[in-house]
Amino acid sequence: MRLPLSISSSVKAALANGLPVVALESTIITHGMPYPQNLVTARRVEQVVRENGAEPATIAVLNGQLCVGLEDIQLEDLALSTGAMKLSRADLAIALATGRTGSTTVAATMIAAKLAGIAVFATGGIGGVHRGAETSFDISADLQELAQTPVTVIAAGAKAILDIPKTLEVLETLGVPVITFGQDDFPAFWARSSGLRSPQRLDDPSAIAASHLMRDALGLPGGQLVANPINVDDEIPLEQMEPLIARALSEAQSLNIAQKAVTPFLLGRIFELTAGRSLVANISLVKNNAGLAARIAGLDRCQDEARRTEAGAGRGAAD
Ligand code: PSU
Ligand code: MN
Repeated sequence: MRLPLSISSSVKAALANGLPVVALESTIITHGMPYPQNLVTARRVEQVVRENGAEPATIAVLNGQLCVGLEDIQLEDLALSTGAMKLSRADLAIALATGRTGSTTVAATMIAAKLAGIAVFATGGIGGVHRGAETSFDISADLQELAQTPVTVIAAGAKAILDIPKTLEVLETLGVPVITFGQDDFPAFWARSSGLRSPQRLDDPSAIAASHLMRDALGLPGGQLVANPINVDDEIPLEQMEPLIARALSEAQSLNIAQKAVTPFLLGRIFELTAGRSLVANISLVKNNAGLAARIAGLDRCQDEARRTEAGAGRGAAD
C-alpha cells in the first residue's frame, strides 16, 4: 500500500537543504479555537517559526492526503471547515484509506513529522490524563506517542483541565523525558506554574537539542516533552482558572461528553467562561512555543552536523 504523503515544496526544499523545520499541529485550528482567531493564529505561528530561522510545516489530512506543510488556501479551508475529523493515532489510517479530511492531534502530528523527517514540533498543550481517569480511563494517546515516536514536542505544559500530577506520573512510567525550559516548576498551560516541580529543568536550548540526539544515540525510542511557560503578561493564575474549570468539568459530566469530544468541549466552555481571555493566553503561548521550537530545531541540525563531523574525525583517527 502506497502512503499518500504529500510534503509541500517549501518544506521539501528546507529538508533537502538541511535547514531547520518545525512541525505544527492542526487540531488546535479545527477543534481548539474559534474562527477567525484560529486562522489568524495559525498564520501568525508559521510567521514566528520563520522569524526564528526555521520552516513551518503545518500538518493535516486533506482529502485522504497526509499533508506536511500547507498552502495558505489549505490553511484557510481547514480553519473554516466545520466537518473536519479530529485524528489521533487510532484514526489516521482510516482517514487516509477513505479519503477524508481531518486535523491531526499531537499524537498524529508526531507520526507524520517522523515520516517526513522532522524532529521538532510546537503546539499549545498536550493531551494528558483527565481528572477522574480512575473511573473514565480517559488518557490521551499523546502520552503513548511521546513514548514511541522520536519527536521533541514543545508545549506550555499540560492544561489544568487535566489531572497534572497523574499526567506527570504516566509520563514517568512511559519513560518520557519532561524538561521545563528555564524554571523549576512544571507549567500549567494558562498559568506559569502548576505548583508541581518539573522532573527536569534545562535553561539552554542547545542542551535540549543535545538530549534529543542523545536519546537516539542510546537507541531509545520516543521523544521528549519540553514545557515552556507562558509569558508572564499573558498568564491566568491557577486560582482564577480553577472554579471555571470545575464548572466546565461538571457540565461535561452532566452532558455525558466522552472520548474525543472531551478536550474540545472543555476548551470551548473555558473560552466562554473566561470571556475570551483563555484564547488570548492560548495564542500567546503557542507563539512562544513556536519561537523556542524554531531555535531548538536550528540547534538540532547543528548538533547533528557536529556529531557526524565528530564521528568522521573519530574514524579517521582510528584508521
Ligand atoms: N490543547 C489545546 N488545544 C487543542 C488541543 C490541546 O489548547 O486543540 C488538542 C491537541 O491536538 C491534543 C488534543 O493533541 O487536543 C488532545 O486530545 P485528546 O485529549 O482527545 O487526546
Ligand atoms: Mn481522551
